[in-house]
Amino acid sequence: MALFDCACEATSGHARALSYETAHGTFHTPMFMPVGTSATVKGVTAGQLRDLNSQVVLANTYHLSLRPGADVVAEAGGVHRFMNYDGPMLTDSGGFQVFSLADTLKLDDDGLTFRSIYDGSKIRWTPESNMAIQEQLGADIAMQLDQCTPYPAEHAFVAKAVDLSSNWARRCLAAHVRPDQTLFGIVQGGMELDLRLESIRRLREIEEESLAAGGRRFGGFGIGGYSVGEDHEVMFETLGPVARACPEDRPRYLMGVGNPTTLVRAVREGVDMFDCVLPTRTARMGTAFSSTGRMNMRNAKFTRDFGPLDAACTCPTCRNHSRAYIRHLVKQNEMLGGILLSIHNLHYLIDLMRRVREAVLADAYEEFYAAWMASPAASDY
Ligand code: PRF
Ligand code: ZN
Repeated sequence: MALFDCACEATSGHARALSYETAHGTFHTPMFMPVGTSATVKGVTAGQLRDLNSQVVLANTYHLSLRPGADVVAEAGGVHRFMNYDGPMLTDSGGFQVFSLADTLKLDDDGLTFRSIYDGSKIRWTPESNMAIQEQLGADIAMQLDQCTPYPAEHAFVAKAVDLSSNWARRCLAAHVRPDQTLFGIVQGGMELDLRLESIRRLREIEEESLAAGGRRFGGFGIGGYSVGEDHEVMFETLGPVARACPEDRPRYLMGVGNPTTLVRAVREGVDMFDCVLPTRTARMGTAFSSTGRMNMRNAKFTRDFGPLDAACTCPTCRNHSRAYIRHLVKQNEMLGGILLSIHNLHYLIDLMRRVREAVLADAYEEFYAAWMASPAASDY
């Protein structure tokens, strides 16, 4: 298999099981990607990520380009060497972080001007400079620079963001040259189906023009602009048609979504990849995913509960520690509490996607889906 080859191993309804080749190994979908914003999945070592069977790990261009700087990461040998993770990696462009975190000063056709969250310094990004930064970081997958719109938003405003994101997609694809890295386009369009379909049409057109000119194609399609404050059901009104309007022969990546039940439902609509800070962020706040729904480990009912965190889980946390111990750590703000819960929550989503994949391979996804929706695990949704 050649680099960035994508093979569909099985389908079950709209759900798919893909394999995808990168310079750091093959990954298999459906897949959840742990988020390592600043080249660290908070509290979890690269060795622990490997032991969790994590596949792609995500890092952020926004954070790494500001601290320690893309040049430092490049000098270390790229983001894999820098954090000592030898599996596949993906960098998000920062298009989302600039709009959600930063003080965005100026958005124009040519790029973005914003202030650093670290020292207030003024930064200018164009699609070309953003591609150069992501090439320096050296992940296996880079994401185009895009404009993620908030919710709610006016149709005309979202249409402008689609137009801008499309133009940036063309420029990113033209500027992206690193041979061991692929670039994903990103679909925008808010909750408006017509704009979503227009966004996909533009990405396909850009790709055809690029190929006709001897250029490259997109390695996959990010679906951005969801999970920005809308109700789940609002997303699911358009997600299926949007996912299935993306090319069938490459991965579809729903960006920034990590609720277990949302993943199970989105796979059924034809989505292949997910990332989210949810498992690790909620872990640091003392929350555990479990086969019986979400658990707040601060709860006094766990004080003398010497059983495992989740009796149905095989992760190192559940094999070695009791609910009472974890509650104690969390209550005392001991850092190990957040670490143990992060490991458990990551295992939970990675293992959920492993089971989802097995169901797709057995062409039994409807049965899996029905069992999931009827289970107590779906209750915290
Ligand atoms: N664009 C990019 N990254 C993202 C998003 C997006 O729309 C989202 C939206 N949920 C998360 N991360 N570039
Ligand atoms: Zn566990």
